[in-house]
Amino acid sequence: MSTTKMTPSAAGLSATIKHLSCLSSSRTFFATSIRLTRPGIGKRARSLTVTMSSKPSDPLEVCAKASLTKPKKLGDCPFTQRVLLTLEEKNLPYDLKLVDLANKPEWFLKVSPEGKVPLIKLDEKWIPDSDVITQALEEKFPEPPLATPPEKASIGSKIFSTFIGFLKSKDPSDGSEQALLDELTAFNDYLKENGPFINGDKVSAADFSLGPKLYHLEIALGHYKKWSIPDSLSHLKTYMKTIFSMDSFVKTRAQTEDVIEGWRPKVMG
Ligand SMILES: N[C@@H](CCC(=O)N[C@@H](CS)C(=O)NCC(=O)O)C(=O)O
Repeated sequence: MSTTKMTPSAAGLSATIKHLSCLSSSRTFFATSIRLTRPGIGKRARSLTVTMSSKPSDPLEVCAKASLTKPKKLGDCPFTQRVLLTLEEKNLPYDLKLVDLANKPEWFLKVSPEGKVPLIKLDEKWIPDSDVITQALEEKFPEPPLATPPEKASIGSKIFSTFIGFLKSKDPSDGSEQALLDELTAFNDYLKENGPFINGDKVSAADFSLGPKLYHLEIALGHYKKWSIPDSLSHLKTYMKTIFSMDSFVKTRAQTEDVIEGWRPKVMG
């Protein structure tokens, strides 16, 4: 990241500059923000501050879960999909390293002591955890901005744990279905007032975290419980349809059979 300050003539300057790019020997730099300042009445010059972020010339290395059902295919990790969605939406090139989590290779355990995916290599360091990775990507590659305002970042965040509770439940009267329905209903109501996305009109990081989890919910509960989200939660249904049909989502989603196989141990457990 570098900041360049330019002082153009006041007359020639207009706020229509949306995108600047220039080439250096090894990297392409993209203008990510433009700030116009007017130092005071009577002063002629305005200053233009251009903040730049570099786009990697080599693809970023990402460790992801390998498919359980098909060789050399991406597997069923919603946390990995969240990272891939972020890379796709920021138009960053990446190389997937598919890891068999049932039989973790030596090289993977060396770079991931916890043995978990996703993992990304940034500035020669392997970074684990989708929360940390997506934040690091936002800071390093701010364009297009995807951050969700902090006050909205945890909207819908209890859906995943209540989904798992219901999926694992063997007692129909333990309240786990109702707990999930309560969370889904609260989220549906939120979308009705504030949607179509968590941050209003624009899709953002929180949607890329929740979308893959809702995808798992739909497939796993459909398969193991013959359960589906009630039609009355129409805002939620539209939200899911919209996110699931984004190009970046279609490109990075797990296969249905992998989602089913991935959750089997939890259901049988
Ligand atoms: N909090 C982590 C969770 C990552 C996680 O649980 N990943 C699973 C796959 S979806 C994993 O690697 N599990 C290790 C294993 O199955 O051995 C994140 O957000 O990245």
